Amino acid sequence: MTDAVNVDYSTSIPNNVDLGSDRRVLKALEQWHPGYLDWWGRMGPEGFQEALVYLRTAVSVDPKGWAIFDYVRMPQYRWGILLAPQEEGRRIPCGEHAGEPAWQDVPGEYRAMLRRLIVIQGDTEPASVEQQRHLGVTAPSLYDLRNLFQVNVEEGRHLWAMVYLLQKYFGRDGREEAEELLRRSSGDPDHPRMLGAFNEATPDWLSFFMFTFFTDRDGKMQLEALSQSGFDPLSRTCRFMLTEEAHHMFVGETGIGRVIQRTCEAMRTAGVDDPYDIDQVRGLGVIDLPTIQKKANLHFSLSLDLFGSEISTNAANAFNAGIKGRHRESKLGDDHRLLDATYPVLRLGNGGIRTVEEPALTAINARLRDDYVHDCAGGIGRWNKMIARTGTPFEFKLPHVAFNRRIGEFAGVHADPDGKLIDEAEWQAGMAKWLPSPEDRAFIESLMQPEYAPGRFAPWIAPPRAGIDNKPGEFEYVKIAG
Ligand code: BYC
Repeated sequence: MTDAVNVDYSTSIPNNVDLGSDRRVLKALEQWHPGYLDWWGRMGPEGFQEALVYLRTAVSVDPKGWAIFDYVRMPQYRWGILLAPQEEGRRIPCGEHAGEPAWQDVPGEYRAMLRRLIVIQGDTEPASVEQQRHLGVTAPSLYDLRNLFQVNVEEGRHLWAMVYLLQKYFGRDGREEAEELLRRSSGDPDHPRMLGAFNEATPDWLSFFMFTFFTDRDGKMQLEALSQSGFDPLSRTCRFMLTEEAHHMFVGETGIGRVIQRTCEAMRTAGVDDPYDIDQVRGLGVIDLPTIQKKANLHFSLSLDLFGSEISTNAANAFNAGIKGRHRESKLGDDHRLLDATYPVLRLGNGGIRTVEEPALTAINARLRDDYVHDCAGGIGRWNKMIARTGTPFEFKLPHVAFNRRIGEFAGVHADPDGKLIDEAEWQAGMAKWLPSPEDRAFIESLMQPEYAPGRFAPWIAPPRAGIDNKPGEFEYVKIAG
């Protein structure tokens, strides 16, 4: 029996949605399960499938105690279907149906739109596992190795979450979409993942931390917006996914923070004052701060593309239909319909970039992107404080939103990190200063030597301030031999 808070483990698929009495969906999920395990075996963490990993598993959706920690072999992880509890009397928060009772079933007129959003969300989850599958062999510590695998199994669970919605609410085409989610793969020339950033490589651990800081943060914003959906099962699914997502943000922010900390400490100990003396800093076996800035420029700009075009009728239609809201929609103080409202959007014009008041409805993507930029800036500020405490004269900066874009308003132009429009020649000349060069990549790669001794860390990254689940420094987070 399920009580919506505690999770039922009596069926093959742990859940709090009473799958035990929903034979049709249980059967569809059981049929999908072997394909998923096959995908995990082929495309999941390479070389560690037999290792015992100290993982958290969701056993409840009670915010006060939802997970337990234990050693698990990843293929035996209990991927389950967990939805946040239904809110009594919940109403559609935005658009033309605002105030009407939230839908418990798919509204016929929005079926295609809803399915598309769920498929796009679902597609990103396995993609990130694929992108990160080679990282285990170069992990800087068992602590970091465990965090990587925690993120991976939870992205796997987020795929389950979307597949449940497809199979429960979209019948035969939902089942077909669920199969397709296992068929596409990151970077595959014939069957790529749907969104650009999910076909890029994650070749090293700095890229992984940047990905979890910048790209998982897009995930957080998109899940926030989908958790405002008037389609209640989607809202409840995304609300619980956000609980897990917080750890992914933590891995990114503290990961980059620990790299920066180690660099600043090494510079101080060696008496190196100039953070731009790259050869000298690299000679200390740590990653120089300007290269970290270049990596941030790359991952920030790739992640901005995930918000779609600034001006989008797709986004307007989804908002108006009440199936995707704004960030914290229910806390915003306007009419939630936006029929006459405007929103300031950065646009090209008169040979430069200027702010234009656009109809707020079509500017939904721009607004969510602005909220994202604000959220990113918070993390950047925390790193800068840390650098200032070490006395190193360096500050990280988010590049302008027009920098290095492939989607939206700025896709057709070149801009420098300050947002100045430049021509092709200036772009080619400046690129090596602004984005990681092949030499930068090769240097980072040269540092990626595994450190698997409990309590030890590769020399380019500082240890964390505290262990996972309050474990002491020497704790063996991954028993590699299994
Ligand atoms: N790449 O009106 P437009 C996460 C397409 S991350 C390729 O501008 P719209 C995670 C678009 O599909 C969050 N194509 O955009 C993180 C459309 O094509 P069609 C994932 C793109 O629809 C880390 C056309 O361009 N979730 O969870 O307003 C680890 C015009 O589109 C791209 C979501 O994204 C692109 N970047 O907004 C693990 C939420 N951008 O249909 C997980 C669900 C646009 O005309 N998705 N196009 O052929 C959405 O809300 C929206 O679909 C998007 C795009 C925000 C993605």
